[in-house]
Amino acid sequence: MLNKIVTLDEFIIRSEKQNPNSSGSFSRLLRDIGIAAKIVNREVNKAGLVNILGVEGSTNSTGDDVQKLDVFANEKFIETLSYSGEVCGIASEENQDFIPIKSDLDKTAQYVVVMDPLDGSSNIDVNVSVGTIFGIYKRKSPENGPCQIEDFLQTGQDMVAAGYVLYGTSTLLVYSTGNGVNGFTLDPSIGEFCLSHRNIQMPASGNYYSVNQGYYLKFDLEMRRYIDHCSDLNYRLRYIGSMVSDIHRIMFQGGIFLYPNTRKYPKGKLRLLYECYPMAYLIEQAGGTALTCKLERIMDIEIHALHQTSSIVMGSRDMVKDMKEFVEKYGAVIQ
Ligand code: P6P
Repeated sequence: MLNKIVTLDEFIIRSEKQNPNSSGSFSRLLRDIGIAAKIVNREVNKAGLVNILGVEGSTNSTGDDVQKLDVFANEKFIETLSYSGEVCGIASEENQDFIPIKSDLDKTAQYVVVMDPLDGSSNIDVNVSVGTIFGIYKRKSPENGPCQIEDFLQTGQDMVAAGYVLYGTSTLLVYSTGNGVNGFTLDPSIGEFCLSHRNIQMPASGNYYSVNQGYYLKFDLEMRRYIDHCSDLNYRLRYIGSMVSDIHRIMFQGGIFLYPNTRKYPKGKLRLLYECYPMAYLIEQAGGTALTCKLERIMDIEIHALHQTSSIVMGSRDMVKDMKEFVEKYGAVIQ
């Protein structure tokens, strides 16, 4: 029998059938994310041809220059998710406050979406891969009213789905709803995301480590000692500066990704809600481990603000276990 192509839509419908209580809302929301990803992909792929490169002129919540494609991607995801009628609010890296979504469809939206619409966008102008990161929560506030901040300030444990889109040599949508991780590659000839990586399970170990070596002297002692250990073991350093790309490599080849706290970012740089939680969700679903540099499980970290940051170490479980030994050994040392 020919290998039948399984499109994202078909996969979502099949998954929905396995959940007898499903109303179809969640499926429609996932399909809308796929549509938004295709729209953003089209612009990312031709960014150099149309005047959509470069900085837009403002800065985001962590002081990064906002790129024109950041704005485009943010607008397209918000626009697409607003049409669906399934989303009552969105929290985005590009917006200081959450965005209430009022649907003109006569249905009560049950979900909120948190997202980094274009992560690693400083790489765009030099044609390095970038990504979208998203997470989905069920709302907690009353269904008949507007979304509230408590709909977003939920820990990673409460996330019902998470995923990323990697706009690279090919465009992949990788997501999980809590029953394993699956990857879909965009086939431009038919304009469909097609199942290409079923039930992704990352290697328990690897020989890649991913960290911004330029900050080495600004890391705490235990992180420096662990990075020295990676070097002693002749691990290969791979750091793209785009979290989606760095984590995607780990999902398939194994490895460890570290963004420790530094003097500039004493609580870490990466955003807990729409970078760390969704990536930790996927890493754990693929058999890996995701912790802060103080060894707390990322998914359990309490969140008190939309743009709260965290240190993070995640990847192959045996490598994170190795790292833990360095924190336990050197972490207590007064530096
Ligand atoms: P640095 C991109 O800006 C990002 O949020 C992540 O995608 C990436 O891992 C990290 O920041 C890169 O930060 O300080 O190494 O440039």
